Amino acid sequence: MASFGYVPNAKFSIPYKTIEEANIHLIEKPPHEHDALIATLPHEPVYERPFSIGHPLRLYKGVWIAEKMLRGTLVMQQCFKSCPTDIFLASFPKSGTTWLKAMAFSTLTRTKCSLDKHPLLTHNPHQCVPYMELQFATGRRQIIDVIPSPRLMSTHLPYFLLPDSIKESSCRIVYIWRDPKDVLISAWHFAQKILGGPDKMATFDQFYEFFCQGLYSFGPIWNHILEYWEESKRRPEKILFLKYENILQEPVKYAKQLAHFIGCPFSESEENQHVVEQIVELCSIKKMKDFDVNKDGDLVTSSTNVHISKAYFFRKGEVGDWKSHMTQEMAERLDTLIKEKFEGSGLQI
Ligand code: PAP
Repeated sequence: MASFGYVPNAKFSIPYKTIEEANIHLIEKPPHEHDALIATLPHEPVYERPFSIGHPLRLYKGVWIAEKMLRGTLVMQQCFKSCPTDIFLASFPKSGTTWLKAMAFSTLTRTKCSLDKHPLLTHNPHQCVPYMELQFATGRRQIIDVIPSPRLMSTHLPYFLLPDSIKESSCRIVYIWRDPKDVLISAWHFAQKILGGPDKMATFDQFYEFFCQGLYSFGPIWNHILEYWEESKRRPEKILFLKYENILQEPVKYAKQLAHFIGCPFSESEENQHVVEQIVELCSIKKMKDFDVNKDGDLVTSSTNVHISKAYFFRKGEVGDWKSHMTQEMAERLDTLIKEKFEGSGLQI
């Protein structure tokens, strides 16, 4: 049996997909109670383009959100009740969500799953950790209630749009952010895969311009990052603020920090047995890309008939891929924009 801090008698860890399958009867009709309000909001007229993956983007309180996710958000704000043991993984899309899900899930479940039978070998990280706006948008609010504690969940919502119960309870939030230039490039590739190629969507130059205007799901990106940053400074015990590039450089250091923050630090004996390194290895893009489960099959087929393949979440996983796509002028313009927005905050790209 491969080691992994594995304790044979511990209760087996459960990916969200398994909980969902066991509780299909709890799924309700998708909510439509806020449709009248949503219909009054400004919307992006070129919504068939990539920014919202087939759903119109609506401008809600200064944030661009795909209509479907906004439906989920509004219901979630009304009825989600957070517990002190909850752990939320928060991010702007394409900033390292999949990786953080894998790391947090395997860290939390390390004593319950052996390395050779780990759920990440048979489940995509998005099937292990539920994306909250989507669950609420698709009538799964009651399933969220039956996830055993500690519940590990994810969100792309900006901090101010989180349900009050998350902000007020002592639950924890781990936020990951990334150089916006690489986020833009990752988003561009993701959109191309989903929409079926460059001829079916905005040109790269147009995509860049929209991104710089804040026009992308959950944008503008700078507000998203800044708000979690400010809140993490105010309440470091509540929000762990991580940077994708730093984790890539020193994965073991940040894996330990993550484990400590989510309440399950590695013991000396685990460290001696290299459990941290094993988790880092299991969650590396090189490994994850190679798992059969992540090679084919859709994660979601949306109501707009958009297929999101599990493989789309693993591309290069590198720092600085923007260099092969953006001109120097484009990069400098986006950097300047972000620097201006971050000015005085102490945050640097
Ligand atoms: P999401 O918001 O749609 O869930 P998210 O996981 O945040 O996407 O971002 C995907 C990016 O994370 C991709 O970056 P790239 O396009 O620049 O390559 C993807 O390759 C990268 N990624 C996915 N898994 C890992 C991993 N295990 N390690 C490092 N990077 C990863």
